[in-house]
Amino acid sequence: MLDIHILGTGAMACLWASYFPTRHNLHFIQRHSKAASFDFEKKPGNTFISGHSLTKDTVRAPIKHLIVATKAFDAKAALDNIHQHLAQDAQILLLQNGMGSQQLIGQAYEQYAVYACSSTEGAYKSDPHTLVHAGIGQNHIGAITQLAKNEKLRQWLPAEHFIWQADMEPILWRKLIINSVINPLTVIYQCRNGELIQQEKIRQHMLLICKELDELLEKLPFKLDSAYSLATGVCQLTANNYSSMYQDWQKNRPTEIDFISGFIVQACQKYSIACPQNKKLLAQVRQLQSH
Ligand code: KPL
Repeated sequence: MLDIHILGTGAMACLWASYFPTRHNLHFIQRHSKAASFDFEKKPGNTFISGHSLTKDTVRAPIKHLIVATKAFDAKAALDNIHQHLAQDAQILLLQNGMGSQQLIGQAYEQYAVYACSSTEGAYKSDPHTLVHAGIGQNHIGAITQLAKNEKLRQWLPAEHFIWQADMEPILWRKLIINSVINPLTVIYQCRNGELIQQEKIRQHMLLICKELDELLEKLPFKLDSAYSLATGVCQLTANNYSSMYQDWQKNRPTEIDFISGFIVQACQKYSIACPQNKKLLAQVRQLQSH
């Protein structure tokens, strides 16, 4: 029996919680909570999952196994809040989209085993206590800090739910490129992922964005497919989905745009690549979310 701490109660937090054997104790750490427990139902299958509900002030046990399932812009602050409760040999799994937050946390928490996950799972909450596992995908996990090792992770994270990656960098970039094309465009055109390739006007816009991303990809020390083929492949596979950014924007929540297009624009600047299309996307989504 292990104690598993999970920061957050969003879709990814619940999905990972549902992967642990029932003999383990789940502890959900939330910003505010008056309840002693946090329960939800997972669909399809109608499984009920229950855990303790904690805040940073009610965490007791030293945290040894931690999943950080908040959005990218909240991740470091949420971790800093409970930092004093981390056991010396704590293992920390990061589930954030985009790039930047994993590297920031890796630097600040170098003395711990920190891992990052890049996921193709489709999940959303239809209400605060219902998780819908809409699309079964894969979780690619690899090390962010030196202490992070596959053997250590397997001691607590169910092995059937992840694929170990010896080098996480290309995996995170691949997902970043996909997210930097699909997510902002679905907000701007207010559509599902599939419509991006079905509507010619949007597809033309997508091509302009991808051209700049391909220039950036050429500077990287590993080879990935072209941005357009990466993005269109995922548009086809997830045609009926609304992207996570679209869902955040719809619910008036902040989006992860700074960790997606923001990171792309910074990387282009680093390599002196002009990226007017990606800059425009970043500005448009920032503007839309401020209204
Ligand atoms: O990861 C996604 C997201 O919505 O954040 C994609 C791959 C675009 C699927 O919707």
